[in-house]
Amino acid sequence: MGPWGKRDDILVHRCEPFNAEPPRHALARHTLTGTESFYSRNHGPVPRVDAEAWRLRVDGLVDRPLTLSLNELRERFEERELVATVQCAGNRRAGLLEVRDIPGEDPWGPGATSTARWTGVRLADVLAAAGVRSGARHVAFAAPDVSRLVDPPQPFGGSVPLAKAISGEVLLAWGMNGRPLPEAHGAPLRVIVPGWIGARSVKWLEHVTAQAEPSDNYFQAVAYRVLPPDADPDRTAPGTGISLGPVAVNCAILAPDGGTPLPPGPTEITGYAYAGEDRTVARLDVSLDGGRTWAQAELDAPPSPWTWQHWRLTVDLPAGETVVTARAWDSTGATQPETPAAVWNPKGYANNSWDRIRLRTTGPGPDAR
Ligand SMILES: Nc1nc2c(c(=O)[nH]1)N[C@H]1C(S)=C(S)[C@@H](COP(=O)(O)O)O[C@H]1N2
Ligand SMILES: [Mo]
Repeated sequence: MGPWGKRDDILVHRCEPFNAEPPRHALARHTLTGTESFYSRNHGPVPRVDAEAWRLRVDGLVDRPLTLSLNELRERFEERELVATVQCAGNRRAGLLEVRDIPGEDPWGPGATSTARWTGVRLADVLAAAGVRSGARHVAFAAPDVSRLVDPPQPFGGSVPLAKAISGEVLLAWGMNGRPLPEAHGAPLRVIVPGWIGARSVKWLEHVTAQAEPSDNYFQAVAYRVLPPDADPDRTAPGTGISLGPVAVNCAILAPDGGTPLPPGPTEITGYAYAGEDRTVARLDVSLDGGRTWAQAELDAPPSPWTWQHWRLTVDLPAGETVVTARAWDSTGATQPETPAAVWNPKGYANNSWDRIRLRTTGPGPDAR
């Protein structure tokens, strides 16, 4: 087994903090990602949380501040289940790195996207019990893990607007795929903000605050923001750039993965497509000629409104080398930009450009005599 209970062939970007993603083939054809395959993204060491002593504090602009043990959370609020995809804003950064270097950030492939069944309670129910006061516009989440990748070191946190926080879909989760939440995924309790960048799904949650402004935590106010290409990310003031929230439509080719030559002829191409927030993927196009002509893949219905959708198309793979290109369209008609250069930004977030994979066939190529 790999570190933190992960599969042996998990691709480890860093051991400390632990950052790892499954290989493409591990995600292919699976609507739910097994916990051993689910990517893990951390900014600091996984904190040791004593679940017995742990309490969730809910305060700020509320009428009745709450302090809740895990048992109290379970007893006071109705248990909910939700299948939701979590996608890191750094997903597919490797494509941006081919355009220009991004110092200090890991070269994530398309595996920083995974889908699990989450169990917990609605944040909306907990906030209703606390009685959010008028004047609150955002709900902030704070965690105890401290990132030493930032100078000076910063604890992890973030916030979402009140409207998202009180939508039914945001969960405070203690369960993942029918088991207690593993340590590396935020035990005893984490937020799941479906349809938003993974960074808002704060792990090891200890503190929920209703407030007038977004969180001033480093990972909300400084990181996870799209800066103009020429900005210096180490010298930007808090609040600069575009704060990332809902995820833009994206896709990846998962199999074949280009690793080994294939026989020419009928070949099934398969992958995921994902449109954040309440959008769905409406169409997935595949091209064998770099985007001059496209064929439409068969697209699965999402298992919940908050998940990726898998797709497949059998193509006639010519002998030699072929670049397969995929692009998705969402239910609002938005599609993906053609190149990573078009979306390059200094921290390397939100690469949703067309996915491409180079396939080679076994045997003689078309030029062979
Ligand atoms: N406390 C805390 N929460 C966190 C993080 C973190 O480093 N610390 N990383 C965030 C980021 S950037 C992502 S993409 C998701 C990853 O969740 P996972 O490790 O369960 O896949 O957790 C988010 N929540
Ligand atoms: Mo992330």
